[in-house]
Amino acid sequence: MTDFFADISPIRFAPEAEDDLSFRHYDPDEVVVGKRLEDHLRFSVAWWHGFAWPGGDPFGGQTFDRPWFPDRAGGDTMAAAKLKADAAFEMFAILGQPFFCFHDADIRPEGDGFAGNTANLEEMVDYIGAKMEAGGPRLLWGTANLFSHRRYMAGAATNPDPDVFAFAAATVKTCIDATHRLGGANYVLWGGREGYETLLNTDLARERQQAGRFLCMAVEYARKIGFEGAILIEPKPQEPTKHQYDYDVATVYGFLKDFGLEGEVCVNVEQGHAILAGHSFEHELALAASLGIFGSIDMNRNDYQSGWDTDQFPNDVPEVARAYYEVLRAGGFTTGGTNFDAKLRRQSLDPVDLIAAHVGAMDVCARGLKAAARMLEDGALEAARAARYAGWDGSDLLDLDLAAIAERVEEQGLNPAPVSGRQERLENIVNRYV
Ligand code: XUL
Ligand code: CO
Repeated sequence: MTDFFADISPIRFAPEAEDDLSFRHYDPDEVVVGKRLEDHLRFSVAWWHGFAWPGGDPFGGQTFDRPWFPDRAGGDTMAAAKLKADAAFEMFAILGQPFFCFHDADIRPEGDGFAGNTANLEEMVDYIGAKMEAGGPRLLWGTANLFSHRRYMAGAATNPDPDVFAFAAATVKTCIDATHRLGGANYVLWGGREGYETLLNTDLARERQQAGRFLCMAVEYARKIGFEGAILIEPKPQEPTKHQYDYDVATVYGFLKDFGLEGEVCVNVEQGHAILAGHSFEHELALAASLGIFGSIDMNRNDYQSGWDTDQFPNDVPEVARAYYEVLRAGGFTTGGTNFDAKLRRQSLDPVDLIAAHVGAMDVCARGLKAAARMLEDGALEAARAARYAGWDGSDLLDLDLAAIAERVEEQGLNPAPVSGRQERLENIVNRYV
């Protein structure tokens, strides 16, 4: 037991509570459109923001004071990693969320090269596995951090140096192994540095081929060892690089098609990344669902003024409701879930800030999902959508050619009258629920 979260009791659903450490909207057992809220939302805590991130920004370093950080932990990095894991599982017990996610570098100390990293990862997987067996949450997904270490400064799979490609591929193997051992429901690849800073030194075509082959290797290996979870790409247009190859859902779909992976790999869609790409979260979700590649979500929000990927906890119920509306229209999560890829602001120093941030985010998501479920059950929006396209019911138009269509237009004297798109009326309907 650490004393990091001392005095904080497990969070309960208590809608009338006066304090800020109770759920007001998230009752895991509440049944919404035929499923418990916990099973709809499938909340997950991200290890990196909660326990590894020091609170830095481009103008200043560490602000957080955590006993497992190097300045307090001393030289025993493995003991520090275990202390960090102890605190993480103590927070999980307080929140009671069903899942968590990690990168290898979040849970293990940096070792001496590949062998050292692997040994450290395996030791930490044993340590965490024991905690999971003792009743901790399950693993939503694991992933490899192929962007923080300086060896990856020019990319991992897309690096001009084949030795870096090899180091990254070997590392992904160990991370798939770790995810499989811990029973992960998904494996995620986010290409943080799979892009470029300047085209002047970049062979774009070659790098794209490298990325395609790398992904094929990951899929082949995962299936070979019997990993049955979904394999997900997380699109992002830029940051840290100027341009990233997995720009958005549409780009990833084209990439998957190109390498014959569209039946194998789906997407993990992140709110903040959608905004950076010039889309909305709901656009990316609707598109992924329509292409048959919807997998999971990273829930957070960006500051709309700064233009950065600020990874804040979600707090805008209408925005979240519109996103879950698309998730529900897609049939809900199967292997995926709601991973809070969100970090505290760097002045939020106290351990209780970390708990309160998750409690608030879980409540916002519960409100959003319940609103989305009512919107769907009520059916007004879907009825309006169906009515808008009703003219196509039974139409053979798409089977004809231009000449036949021209003949028909002439024969029937077609002269279509414009109809209202009713946008404001539909927006008013949404506002009845949020
Ligand atoms: C970065 C980001 C990552 C991925 C996992 O913007 O979203 O944390 O979710 O590598
Ligand atoms: Co993310």
